Amino acid sequence: MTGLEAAVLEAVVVDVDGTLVDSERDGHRVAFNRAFAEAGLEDRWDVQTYGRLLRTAGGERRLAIWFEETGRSPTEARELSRALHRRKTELMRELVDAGRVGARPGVGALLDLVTAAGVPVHVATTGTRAWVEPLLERVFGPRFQTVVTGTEVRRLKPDPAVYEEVLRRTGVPPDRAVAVEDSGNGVRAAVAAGLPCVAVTNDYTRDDDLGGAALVTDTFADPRLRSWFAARLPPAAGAG
Ligand code: XBP
Ligand code: MG
Repeated sequence: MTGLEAAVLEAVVVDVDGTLVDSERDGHRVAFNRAFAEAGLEDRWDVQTYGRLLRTAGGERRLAIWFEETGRSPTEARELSRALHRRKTELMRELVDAGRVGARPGVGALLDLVTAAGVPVHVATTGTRAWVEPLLERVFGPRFQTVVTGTEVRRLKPDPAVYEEVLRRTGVPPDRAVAVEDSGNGVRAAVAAGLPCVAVTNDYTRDDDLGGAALVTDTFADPRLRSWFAARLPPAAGAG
């Protein structure tokens, strides 16, 4: 057994987009496209194009790269991306309020296992607080202790800043926590902050480089995932 396996978990830190919720294809992508249309732009992101653009974390940066790629000047790209992202955030909030973004199948059962063991669950996301908070409340209720979003950190994943901020606020040493992520950027961010990381991939992230992950699966229903956690949760609950 490595030290990691022997350690009893004191915190689980979960990503939002692609991990807790299926939010990218039918959530963010739709909101971006509505923002383009409202602004009178002809830009549209189809499912495949959006998958390529997802390599860039952060909606505003993703827009800026797109506008540069499509021939706008750096100044125009910066101004357009700022304005469009502000509106996209409002549109995403509307999709959340309409119940259009739901939990990934099986994630609730994993959160229940962790919570029943008395281990707090925290959130580390690149997403913007204005839609993240209502989403978490609507889909999961008040079950997360510390929520750090892209609004509070200067550098986005794969930079470790958002994970480091969760560790700083909770005081939990990184080797007593585990991250749950879906993407290469997310795994790199968690590992760079010193957290072991399990990856539960989806259609957009299946082919990402997830070499840093302690366990990789494509579904929360995978019994190996439950066993992985049960082996590291505090003994009484882990045995149950
Ligand atoms: C999520 C992101 C975010 C969302 C869009 O990455 O990169 O940019 O795609 O949300 P992760 P915003 O799951 O690794 O945290 O438009 O609010 O940025
Ligand atoms: Mg993610």
